[in-house]
Amino acid sequence: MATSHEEYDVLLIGAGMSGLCALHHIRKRFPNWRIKVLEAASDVGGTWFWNCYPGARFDSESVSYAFSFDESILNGWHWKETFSAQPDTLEYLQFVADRLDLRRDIQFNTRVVSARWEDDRRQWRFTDDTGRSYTTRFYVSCLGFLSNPTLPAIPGIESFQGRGFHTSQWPKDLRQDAFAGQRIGVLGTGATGIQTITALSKVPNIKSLKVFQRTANWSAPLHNRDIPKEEMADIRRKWPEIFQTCADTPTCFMHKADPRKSSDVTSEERRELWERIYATPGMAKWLGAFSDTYTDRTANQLYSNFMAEKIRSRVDDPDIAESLIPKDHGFGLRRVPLESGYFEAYNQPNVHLVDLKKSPIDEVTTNGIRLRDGTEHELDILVYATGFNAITGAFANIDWIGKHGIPLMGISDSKKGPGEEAVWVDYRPRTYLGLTVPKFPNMFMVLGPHQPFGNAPRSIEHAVQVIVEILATCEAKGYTYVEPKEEAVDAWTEHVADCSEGALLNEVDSWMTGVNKNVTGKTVRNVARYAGSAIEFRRRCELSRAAGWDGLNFAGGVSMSKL
Ligand code: NA7
Repeated sequence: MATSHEEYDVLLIGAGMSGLCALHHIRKRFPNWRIKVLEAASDVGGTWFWNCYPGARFDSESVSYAFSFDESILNGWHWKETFSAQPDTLEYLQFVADRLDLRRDIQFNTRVVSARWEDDRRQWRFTDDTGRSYTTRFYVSCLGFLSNPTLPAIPGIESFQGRGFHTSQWPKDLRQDAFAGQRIGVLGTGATGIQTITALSKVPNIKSLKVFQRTANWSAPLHNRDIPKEEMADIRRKWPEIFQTCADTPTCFMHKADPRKSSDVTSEERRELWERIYATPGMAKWLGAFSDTYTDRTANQLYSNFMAEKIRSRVDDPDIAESLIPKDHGFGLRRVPLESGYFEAYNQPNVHLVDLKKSPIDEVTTNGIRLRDGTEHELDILVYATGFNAITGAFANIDWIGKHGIPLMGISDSKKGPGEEAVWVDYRPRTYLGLTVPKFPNMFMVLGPHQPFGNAPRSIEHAVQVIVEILATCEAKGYTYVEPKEEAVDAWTEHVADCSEGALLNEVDSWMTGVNKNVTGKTVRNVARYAGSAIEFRRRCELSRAAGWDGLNFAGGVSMSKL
């Protein structure tokens, strides 16, 4: 076992979009600092490295997802499709890493298992799974918010004799031609399941594709297409305009709600907007609806009825169509996956919907899945599109101990291990600006809980900019210690909860409301993401900066040369 030790000024964990962006900006601002990124994977990419399942692609416009800060990168890359496929996105991130010479400060194949704050030395100590330790003055978390996959809590998973795996751990050797003649099962119909199912349904010669659906999910057409060279040249002239459009919308996507309320217009006018946004590429059908669609039950019901009609018109078998139409939540109250032929897949004779509302799964067997009513579904391949221990869950695989030995994560009814004394009990976050955590000094988070997620790269770039400013304050004033004030944390956590008030989305279980029934401690909803607008989030960060970071306690006194 290795026992070596390394010392840094800043350590990052994660070389996905957050890690690449943070590494570049911190290195640029503090060229003399010792910096390192630790990454579990064998290459850069994060989400886009791991999620290489068939059909994985953006549903935000590729051009709006690009890093905005380097013209040579913007102009040196050709986005091939309006909504980029995973292999191209991964290639883009590799291209960024090469252009900015980032790899020299990234250590791959390194899985961190513990993190300890050492108050006497004002430093973090990280240990990886080989026993190697790393100390650092500052830590920037770039873990991602959908990076900790969860398998379903169903008995017998380990007994399956075919190939069974989570979508984010898709075997690299499993190519499309291996599917011929196979009986495939997909469990889960979230955004990932819908992309996977649609892609698999198009693979020739699959014997059968069975979709195990517990909760039907609303979904609407993506309308992807190629971006020809000439169009890309035109896009390159419009970068400032594109990023300004993103900056002006609440979620940093390129679509804004129609300011009218559903009740202010006639049924013809309603239909006209709905048809228009249904035909518009991307998230328009989620984000471009009438302004009251996700706060007013009647408005939401009307729009859901329209979407249900669309599903009925696309699925041949009326019973299957009814099973595919969500009955327990309205359109847009969970993250809306965008699809390219998902509903039509069920018109194929080799694609079968298994509605788990009619009979739930009893167990996974050696041969496949057995339902409560005794039906056996024999499978060769079983794909778990069962989602993630999201947001705060991204921190769950590292044992975090902050000031005074206080753990980050705790489960309230846990007999063993940390409980109520933890900072985040039952995955409920407490933060200041979503960037800092009480009792966890010198730690910053990119895409952490209580930050706006929306179009992720836009939030990443902003969070990195704010973190760099706080680090610059430390550098300029000789501070060796920064931690959020308890009252600022309380006020921020309350503000985040207030922002969620009135949103129908908060009345529905999903990863966005902190629920994952496969995870102990995640059965009750909590507010883990910033549901105010990204514009308001940026304004509040700026207010804090202008007030000298009034929510943070700084301290100096320990010279780095003495450490
Ligand atoms: P999601 O959206 O969390 O979806 C997970 C799916 O798996 C969902 O349909 C779940 O049904 C289903 N699931 C989970 N556990 C079970 C069990 N035990 N039995 C049956 N079905 C189960 O994850 P995704 O990966 O699709 O998407 C996550 C985000 O990644 C997505 O929003 C994008 O932004 C990228 P349920 O609805 O809980 O009944």
